[in-house]
Amino acid sequence: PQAHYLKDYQAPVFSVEHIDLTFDLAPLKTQVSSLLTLKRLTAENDDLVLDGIDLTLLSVTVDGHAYTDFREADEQLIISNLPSQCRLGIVNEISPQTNTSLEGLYLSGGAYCTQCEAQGFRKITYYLDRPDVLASFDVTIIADTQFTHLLSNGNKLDEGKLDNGRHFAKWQDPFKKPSYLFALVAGDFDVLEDTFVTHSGRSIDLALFVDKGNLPKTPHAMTSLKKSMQWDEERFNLEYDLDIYMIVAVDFFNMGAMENKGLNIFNSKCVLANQETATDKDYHTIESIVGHEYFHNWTGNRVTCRDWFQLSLKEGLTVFRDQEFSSDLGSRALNRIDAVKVMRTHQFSEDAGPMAHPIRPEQVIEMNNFYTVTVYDKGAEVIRMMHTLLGEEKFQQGMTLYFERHDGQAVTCDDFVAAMSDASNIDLKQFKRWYSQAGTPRLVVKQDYNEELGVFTLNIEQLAPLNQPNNTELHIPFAIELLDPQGESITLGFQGKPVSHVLNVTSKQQCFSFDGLTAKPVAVLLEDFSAPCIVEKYNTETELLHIMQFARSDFSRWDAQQQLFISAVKEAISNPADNTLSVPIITALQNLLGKRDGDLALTAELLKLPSFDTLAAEFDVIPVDTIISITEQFERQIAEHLCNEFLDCYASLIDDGTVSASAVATRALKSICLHYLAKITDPAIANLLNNAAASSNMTNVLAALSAVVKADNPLSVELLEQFDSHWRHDVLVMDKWFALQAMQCGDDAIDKIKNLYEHPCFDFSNPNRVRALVGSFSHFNTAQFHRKDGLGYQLLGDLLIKLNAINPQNASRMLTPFMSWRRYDEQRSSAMKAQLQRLALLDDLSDDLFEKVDKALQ
Ligand code: BAL
Ligand code: ZN
Repeated sequence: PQAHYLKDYQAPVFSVEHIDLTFDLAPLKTQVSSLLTLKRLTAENDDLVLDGIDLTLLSVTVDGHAYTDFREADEQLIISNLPSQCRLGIVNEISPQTNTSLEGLYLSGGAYCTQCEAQGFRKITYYLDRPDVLASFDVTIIADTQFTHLLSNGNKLDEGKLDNGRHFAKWQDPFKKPSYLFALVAGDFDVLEDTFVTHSGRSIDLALFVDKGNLPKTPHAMTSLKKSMQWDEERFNLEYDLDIYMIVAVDFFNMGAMENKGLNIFNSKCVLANQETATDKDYHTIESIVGHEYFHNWTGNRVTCRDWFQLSLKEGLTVFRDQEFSSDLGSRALNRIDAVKVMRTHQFSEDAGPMAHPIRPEQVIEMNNFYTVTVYDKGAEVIRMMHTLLGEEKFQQGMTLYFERHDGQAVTCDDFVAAMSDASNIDLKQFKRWYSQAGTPRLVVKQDYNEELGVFTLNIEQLAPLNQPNNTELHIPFAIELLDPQGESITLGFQGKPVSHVLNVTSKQQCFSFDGLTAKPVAVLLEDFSAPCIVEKYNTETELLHIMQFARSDFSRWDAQQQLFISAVKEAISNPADNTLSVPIITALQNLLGKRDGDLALTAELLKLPSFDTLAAEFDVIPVDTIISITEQFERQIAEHLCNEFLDCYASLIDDGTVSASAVATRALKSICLHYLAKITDPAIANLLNNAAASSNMTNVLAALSAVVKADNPLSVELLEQFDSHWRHDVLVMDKWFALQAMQCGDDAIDKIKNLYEHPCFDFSNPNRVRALVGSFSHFNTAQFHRKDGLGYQLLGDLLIKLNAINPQNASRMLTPFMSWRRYDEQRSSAMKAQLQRLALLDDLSDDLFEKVDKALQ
């Protein structure tokens, strides 16, 4: 496998002005005819090198005449001596039915669909499959009439009957686009239709296509789409451009969804929901992904990427936009907490591991491996930092300038930053290093209070990440709050001048002083996680409790709570004789449970212990067994001490069964009560759990089941059986059951999971099923996945070997837990390494796995 480098970028030799595509659909032999209007961009007589994978070439013509001056090379078609302008015709065959990679054109549960990002179009026909070649597309689809809906991008121009039980549809997309945004769908669907009137008064047709019978599960996605369209007009002044917007839900999909122009294709789990089948979290995810794909219409489609190294140009920005959408519509604090959890666990660990890469990678073997938390989520944090530095108004001026300059173009991250800098007059030269430096910067913060002068000083030292020692200093917006002993926020100033609460950290070492103080303040550092950094600081338990109670930022209150528990776990590890939570911590939790006003969803978060991954991030060598046993002890201690409070709280909360924010928050708090209560054997509690499991609301059902499974409560066997017999007809709901089954305890856990491979709903070729069962196992069943006998690792290794042949992209995502093998004790790390070595020896190892296995073993 060959690496590709950002530094080697070269502009294309030809432009494709227009493409006429005709698909004659059949499962094993689909004929694809393309007619490209080409224009040479270079003076020399360079060959035209087209990309193509797994294609059977039938013919090549130039300006209507047979052409023979070409050769087929490895995944390429090289055509020589073309005139400077011509019409190049190519006819080839593909086999959608045998395409299990879910890239290119494939069959998903009886419907044809496509996935072309990043490089799937080359599995459809020979083409300049790169994002900087923008063409207008005319598409004709021919299929059996049983495929009632024939869809592609843009507007439908024509449709009609043909002979032999076939029919056709013609589509035209007036917006030039790169091949990765092409889409085709042919299937028999139910359709939910609606309209949206834009702020300029245009009426847009909206259509949501789902498998027959699923219409009752579509209203939430449609409402989410309309909210997204409205929000993008209000906050970003961006209006939809085509006259129709379509979303199709399919069951076999590698990602969450895809933003193809005017024809989004979604993983059905990111569309379908009703109160009986989907949790509140699912509702939230659907809203945010529908928003994300819609927002791509401007940030991704109208302005796209010059090359795939620039992926964060569209993804970081669009994640930022979807986060803001969710925050404007729902709880900003909860959304921030969720985003930061992803950063501190998955992203920091990627940044510290063998696949560490900057948000704009410089070297890639398989592009699919770079749809990462770094490019997406850290990318969004980088946009967020610019937003913090510029403020909303100037940020929006930057967006406006970006679209003025680049609408209809394929551009780079530099172009985006230039627009932001030019519109705001803020120098972002040093800031741009965030795009080229991998790793998580560390900030060591020391505090000093001069009682005599009433001056408080923060001394901030910026350290390069341990695995990136050559990194240079970044421009870090470091937000703070100072609290006085009564919990009031102190107005920041020094020597008579106000000081912004966002400190510009730009050097290796800097001091920031604040005067006019009458007592030592408590400093809230990196408020709202204003930069994706690790802050090394020391706070006493009293200070953390003070922050938890008084910080103006709800996020920072939660952050202090996490710190409290992290410190308690570390303390218990270093002093095993005393592994109990302190009285003040238990009292703080008790107060939270007693105070049932404010944001109950935040209260629920404040009652949760940090996840295993959060705790693991605190250690160079992860003490698996101690983290598990100490958190278990802490949870039991909380459950036992506060049992009555949990019972009271649970009883007092009225869930009106709606999807309103307050009902969602109520269920979140009730769920956490059940989580703790399930640890206590008591007939009244068993009754509560049984009742919740019998609820008609999936959030409540899952809260009960998850609580009993995690507590290894005897009720779990019966409740899981009931769930299976109730929901076997609905595979998406069964994914929740597979995920619960993945949490099995006991020595026979591995065998039980293997037995589930035989379950009628399980299917290795469906990424949702595989992730639900084995993904949940390897990510969340820490005790069993990290068993010392290595059987957990072997289970994942066996699966990866199987997936390597079926769906390399999914295999590569599932490999992630092995990437941090060096962070475990000797026995575990060598067992994980052995699995990686097993994979490395595969004859048919895919590029996707090769790249990660190779990096992991280096
Ligand atoms: N572009 C791939 C799916 C997404 O990020 O929206
Ligand atoms: Zn995206």
